[in-house]
Amino acid sequence: DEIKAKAKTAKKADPYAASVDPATQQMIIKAHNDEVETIFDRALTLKPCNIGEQGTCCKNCSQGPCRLPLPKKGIEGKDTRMGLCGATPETIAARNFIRMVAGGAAAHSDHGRGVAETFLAAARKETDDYTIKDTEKLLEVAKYCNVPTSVMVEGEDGQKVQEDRDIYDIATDVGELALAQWGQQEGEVVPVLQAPEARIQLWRDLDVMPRGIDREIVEIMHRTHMGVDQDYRNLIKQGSRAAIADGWGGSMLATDLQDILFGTPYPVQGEINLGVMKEDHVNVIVHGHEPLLSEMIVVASQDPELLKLAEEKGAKGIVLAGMCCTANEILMRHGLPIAGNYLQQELAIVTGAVDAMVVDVQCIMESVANVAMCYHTKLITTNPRAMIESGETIHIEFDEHSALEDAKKIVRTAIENFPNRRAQPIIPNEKEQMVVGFSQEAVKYHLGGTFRGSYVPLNDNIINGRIRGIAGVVGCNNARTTHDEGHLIVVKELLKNDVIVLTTGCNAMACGKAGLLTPEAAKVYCGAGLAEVCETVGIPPVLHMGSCVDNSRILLAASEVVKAGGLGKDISDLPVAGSAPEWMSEKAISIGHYFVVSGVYTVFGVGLPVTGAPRFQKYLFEELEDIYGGMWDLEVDPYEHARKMIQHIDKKRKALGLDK
Ligand code: CUV
Repeated sequence: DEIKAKAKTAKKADPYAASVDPATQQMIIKAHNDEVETIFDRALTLKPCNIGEQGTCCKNCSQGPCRLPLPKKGIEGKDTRMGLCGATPETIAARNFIRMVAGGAAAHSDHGRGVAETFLAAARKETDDYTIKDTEKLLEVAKYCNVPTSVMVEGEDGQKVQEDRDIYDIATDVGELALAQWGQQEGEVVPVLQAPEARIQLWRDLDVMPRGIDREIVEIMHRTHMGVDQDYRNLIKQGSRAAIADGWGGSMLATDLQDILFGTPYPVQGEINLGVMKEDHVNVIVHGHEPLLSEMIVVASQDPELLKLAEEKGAKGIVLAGMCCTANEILMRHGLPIAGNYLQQELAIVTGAVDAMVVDVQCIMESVANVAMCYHTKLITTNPRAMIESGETIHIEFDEHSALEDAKKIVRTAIENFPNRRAQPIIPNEKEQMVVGFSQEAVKYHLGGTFRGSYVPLNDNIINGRIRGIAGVVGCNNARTTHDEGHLIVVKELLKNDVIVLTTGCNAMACGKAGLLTPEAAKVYCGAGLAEVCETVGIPPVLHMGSCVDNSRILLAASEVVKAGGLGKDISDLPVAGSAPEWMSEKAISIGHYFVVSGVYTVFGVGLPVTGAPRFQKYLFEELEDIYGGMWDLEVDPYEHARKMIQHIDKKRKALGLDK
């Protein structure tokens, strides 16, 4: 009641300024009618701090916070701003920046660690609920992990013969090696060695090869402690190590091991938007990130006993739909529907049709607990790392050793809640069809041609100019900018200019809702060259590669394009660019930074907390190019954002001698 009372008097967001998605607009209006406050309303009254926004607020010790905004008149002469300890704006902004890298890398990598632990339990047959599903991928991963897949044994005639090792023995070795990457103290994180040779050499020369995943994250926390590293270049160097350890380490291992446990994605059809929910069904939303949980919920939701229980409670069946990156995981592998992206999480509950929202880790707003209380929805946390104090949240812990049992308990809770709906739900009609599931293996298959099994025809199409270049457009939604608008403008501008788009995360979902993830979109949105390629192969012009940890798939695709030949020696030679038009999470900064140090020009929208430290900003936006061949940029206007990416792609084409 107190929450509703507050909502009554609070400022209300204009639904049409808040989002370009009709389902979202409709539910914002319903929330207002129901007197339920959402993030869109709060964004009107709670404005960001101007100094933090510039990156120049230091609260790393208790003598501050020291706040160093840019002077109104700009800087005349030498910049003499400093914190109590003498820290310059550059030091402060760089420390803050790499702490975001640490946060993001930790989130991705801790997810990866959990996968590695479950993987090892499956390999050692300590759990019945998870098995080794994709043996082909296992053998590939074994190869880069240097785990032997066969052994020499003595044959009957006394001759030595080669014999295949047992799949579970191989998996155990792979799992042990994988898990060891987190605690490794010296040497090089193994999956990094899949980068192009020139890139590996560059990283060795620059001394940024990550030694161990956890070590690099911890070292960021040490260096950014009061009075340690006070040179923005040296700080960024450690940020680079940790970001590489994320993209080419923790995230990559998460993706690879998940593929082995649950299957490597190949193209499947799916549906997206709030309209995937059904009024007469039990609706369960899985929200968060880790497929360890959602995969088991998938199994539980198909359990005959539970389906019978649903029927007994008066429901026609169970709809399981995803939200945020968990949604991408179950969509890519099972074709299960997606209810929406990050900014739609409260609104799913506002429909009044969600019987349970099950969450694990990352991108879960605490406010879903308050919104859930305004309806009948049960909010269920499942991970010991992520509990919610607000509202009436219940915790059903999910343990990999009793995974299916736990998942059934969660689904049963949802079913039992079905009769408790308070009012007639209102579910928007909007839902779109899409074709998704483009792992780098699937991209290779479709764009590379079956026989050669490499990226050669894709490279040929880039060389002949039908495809001008490749863009990775990824990342979140952000309540400081119109929901999905930046995503869609940037992607459409790229397509129009024959740039093929690889997508993950909430960008992928924005594209899905707008119909861009269909083969038919090629004709409507692409330039003639790109349309021709897509129509010939029968693929959408925007290829959905998965969740945020699956950005590692984009890295590997780039690496394989280099190795296929004809387009230079390194990722930084390729006509490619990266973008996160509506980013908000620390993970996005880690992703952005590993794209940059992998040699990719990467543009962010909304804002970057670097503008209060001009020398540091120049270092990120300009000087990094000389070091890594990739650099950061910030562009709030989505048209200009896309134009800058295309300009960079053209610069690379020219350098390769493709366009005279
Ligand atoms: Ni992991 S990190 S809002 S769900 S993409 Fe979506 Fe993607 Fe950002 Fe979160």
